[in-house]
Amino acid sequence: MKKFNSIILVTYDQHRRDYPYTSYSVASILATLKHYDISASHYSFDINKFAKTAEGNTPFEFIEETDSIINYLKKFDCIALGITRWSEPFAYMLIKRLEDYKGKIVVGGYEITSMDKRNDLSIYNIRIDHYIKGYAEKALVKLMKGEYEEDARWIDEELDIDYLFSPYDKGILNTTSRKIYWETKRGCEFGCGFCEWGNAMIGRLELKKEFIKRDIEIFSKSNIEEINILDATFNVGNEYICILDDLLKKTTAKITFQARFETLKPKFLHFCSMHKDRLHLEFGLQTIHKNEMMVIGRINNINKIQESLRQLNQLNIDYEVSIIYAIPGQTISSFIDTIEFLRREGCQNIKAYPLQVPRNSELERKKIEYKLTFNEDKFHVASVDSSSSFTKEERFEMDCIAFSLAHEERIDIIPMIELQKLEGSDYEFTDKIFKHNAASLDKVLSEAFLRYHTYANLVKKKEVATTVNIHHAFKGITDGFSVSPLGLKSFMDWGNTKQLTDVSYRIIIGKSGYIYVFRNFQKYQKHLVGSAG
Ligand code: B12
Ligand code: SF4
Repeated sequence: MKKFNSIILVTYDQHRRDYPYTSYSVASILATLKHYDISASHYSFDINKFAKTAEGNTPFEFIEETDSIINYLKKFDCIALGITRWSEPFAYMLIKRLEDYKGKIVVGGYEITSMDKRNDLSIYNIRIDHYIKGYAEKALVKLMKGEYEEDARWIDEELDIDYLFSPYDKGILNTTSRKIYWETKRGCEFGCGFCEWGNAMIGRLELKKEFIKRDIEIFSKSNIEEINILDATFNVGNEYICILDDLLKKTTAKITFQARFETLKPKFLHFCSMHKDRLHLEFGLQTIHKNEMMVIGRINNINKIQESLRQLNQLNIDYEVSIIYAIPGQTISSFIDTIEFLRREGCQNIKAYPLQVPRNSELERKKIEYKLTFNEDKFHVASVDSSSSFTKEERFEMDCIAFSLAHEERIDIIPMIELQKLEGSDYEFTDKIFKHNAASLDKVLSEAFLRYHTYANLVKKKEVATTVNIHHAFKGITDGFSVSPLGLKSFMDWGNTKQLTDVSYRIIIGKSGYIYVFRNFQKYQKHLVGSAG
């Protein structure tokens, strides 16, 4: 195939405050193209501007902005678009507008990595010349040098160290921002079913030591406040402690990275505790329940995790744990179990995300069996909305619980003995408890409800009146609780908020002392008795 002279990468990004404007993914590709002397440019659409409106429509701005750059894009020999879950509709719409374009149209990114080679987009009349699966640096260099056949539709290159360069060393990214992304290795050897990389089974490659050293020298001359390491798992391989040590000695930045419980070694934990003021570790637990682990293809050793959590707490290391909800097989109660497990083990920082199903994965193949339906957020990112084990309404309750994780208060004023024990490890408020403790509980409960409705308000504008209304209304409603037991009957009189009168709520208190508020759609049944351990 003939050589090309110029390429433009087109991406749809969420520009994050404090971070460089160019995403690390694009910067890495540009660094490699620069190394091989290939002229390249980048155009980034700000995806925030394309968020759906409250009515669910896509704003007109995206047509305007797309039209405004078409002629500019046509100046390049090759246009490469990044296809992600949130950019798919915009990118394909742009390609449709390139009908008379004479150059090559190339696509890459996570949605192409997970695409089935049998299903290209020509059936939708979308003209794409090359689909690049996986990491794109080597593929784009070879493509620009004319090393592929004209009809090489699918390009799938393995990780190759000779095509990976530092965007900092190559002058693509600078160190003038407050925070930066960085990497020390590529790929991932794990196979989580809910992740594109897990399904691609791409392997792992450590970056060249001399590049890492050079980058650290560059960082040492800057005032960066935070280095966010993108490695899928940082604490694997032989070099990670030395790299961290060097980074800590030569910069003053805080360092964040993804860690894996299973590969946590005592030596590393000790190292982290020595530098706890500057390190933040992010772990993925996802779920404590075996059946849910099987569904998402991530089996955890709960005993090992418990032991690791104990050590992390003892050593006062700053960490967070992410979990997944809306997993087929999950219920509100089994979701609470996973949160409770972490809380009882002393985890202070929990983040919960709804399950997304990668294209072409085992999970997707089972979507009929699991009775999955999907819902898109305002950025067109779809997640599981209902399944055989939970309804859409229950998914919404899980959203509220997930939202509340960052804002909750503990109740430690009621002895557990007074609460009504449910099967398993949770407790429910009874009317009697409320009456006896009304004064001390009022604040915590008010806040729980306020939070619940603030969230409901944000997402489902029609459902509840304004936060202010709720806040003022709450006082009266708490009075109502003493005659109308929480979670057992509907609330009596919501004044303006009429829609709520036919809903009842449950207030569950976990053994950890944290409360969970959710609407009562069906009898609260424990999915699994007890928690892990
Ligand atoms: C950093 C990150 C972010 C940052 C992005 C910052 C930025 N713009 O740089 C922030 C925090 C904003 C973010 C947000 C989200 N993210 Co994110 N994020 C990541 C993360 C952890 C690392 C990405 C990275 O830079 N890797 C290092 C680079 C070198 O590798 P790379 O990105 O894979 O890029 C290579 C190839 O993919 C390909 N490629 C990538 N882009 C392009 C573009 C072109 C033109 C071409 C040809 C090739 C190409 O070539 C690159 C170089 O080899 C990944 C997880 C992971 N481990 O990959 C998730 C990931 C990318 N995020 C994901 C998701 C779902 C989200 C959110 C939707 C989460 C949510 N529910 O809100 C939001 C949406 C953001 C938005 N609307 O823009 C998914 C994407 C799934 C998908 N199918 O699209 C990932 C893969 C995580 C996952 N497994 O689910 N994210
Ligand atoms: S979720 Fe993380 S550990 Fe699992 S396959 Fe994806 S990148 Fe690897």
